[in-house]
Amino acid sequence: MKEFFTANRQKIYDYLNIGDMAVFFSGRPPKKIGDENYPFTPNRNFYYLTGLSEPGIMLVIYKGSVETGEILFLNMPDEEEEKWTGAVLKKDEAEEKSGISSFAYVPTFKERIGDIIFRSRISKVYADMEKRSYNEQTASLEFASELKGKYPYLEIADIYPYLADLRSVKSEFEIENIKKAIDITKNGIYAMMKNCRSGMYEYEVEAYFDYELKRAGVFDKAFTSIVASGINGCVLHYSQNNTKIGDDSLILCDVGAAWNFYSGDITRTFPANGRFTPYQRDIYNIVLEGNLLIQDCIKAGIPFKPLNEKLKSYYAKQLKAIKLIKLDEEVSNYYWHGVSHLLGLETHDAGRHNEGLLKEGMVLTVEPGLYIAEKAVGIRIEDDVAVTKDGCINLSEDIIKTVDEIEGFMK
Ligand SMILES: [Mn+2]
Repeated sequence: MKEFFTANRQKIYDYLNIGDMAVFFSGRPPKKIGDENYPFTPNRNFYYLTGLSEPGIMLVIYKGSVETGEILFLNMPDEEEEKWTGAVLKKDEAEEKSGISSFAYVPTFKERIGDIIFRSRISKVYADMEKRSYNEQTASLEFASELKGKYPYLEIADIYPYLADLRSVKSEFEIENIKKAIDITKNGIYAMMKNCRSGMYEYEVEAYFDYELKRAGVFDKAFTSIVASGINGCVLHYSQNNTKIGDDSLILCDVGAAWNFYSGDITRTFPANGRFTPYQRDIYNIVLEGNLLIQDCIKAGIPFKPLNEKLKSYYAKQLKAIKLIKLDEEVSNYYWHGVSHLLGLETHDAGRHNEGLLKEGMVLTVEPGLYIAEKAVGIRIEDDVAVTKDGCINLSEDIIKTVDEIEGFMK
């Protein structure tokens, strides 16, 4: 495992020129209320370079004219503090997980940075400056502003786009983690299928998913579960999960476990009472065909964007045939999202796939849906696939999805 993280740091070394330094922060949990924080989850670029998920620590990589190196800044052990909050990450364990063997403590961070800048004649500092909105502030952004204040001559640069490109192509190790996440997700979905009955509340069904995850040692879901019955299935990011499930309702479950912070992202839609109505079955089969059609198109070297156009023109034909629409553009009344996104350390993973061609090793979702609100029918069928040279491997292939398989399983 640590070989993977060591190799990732090597790519940063290779990217740096002499006189460059790069600084990464694991981050801190946001405050919830009073003295309570939200659960901590590490900055994904920091994790990608270290394999560590400890809050408040930093990694510095530098390439000086005389000296090149990396330093991991760990939290200072404090016996009194540790009685309350548990042990902080120690050098041995950090080295074992990350392969890093040079350490310092967080309180010396600024002093050491100053030393390195001076002794190694650093003129450019990279930081991960991912920023999605004007007021968003991160440890990295704060550090960059402070550094610019102290060293006005330094060039500050954003390393996020480079990391996003690296992360968009997965190693075998990463694909194994995603497969593990999918496998646990599968068990959770089967538990929901097995135990759901009409008359239950959506959250009662969701509880079976959560139970399977905890049982498998998963504490971090990839994202907030969507367990949406009937018309709720037509709300793309419905997550209240608090409606009583009607008798002829479909239940759309968009769920994912995470394993070593790698996400699974699977959607299955099934009938609450175990039998699709004829209408539900017809719509379901259109979506299922769409799922297979898009998987058939995916391979290295093709552009990402036309995949969704392909699905829409397929839908146009199908929806005209069942007389749901008259004009092609009316498809958008029943389908209005994208068919795919990158998957990895984030569920909507970093990467600029929209701009370029698919590459071998990218992991994508394939998630066509149809949402017919007037009939309270919302259906999405989502698989996760790995792009290969001449096709793709469906990583969630063994999660059942045909009408017969689902009805047979739920009987
Ligand atoms: Mn998805």
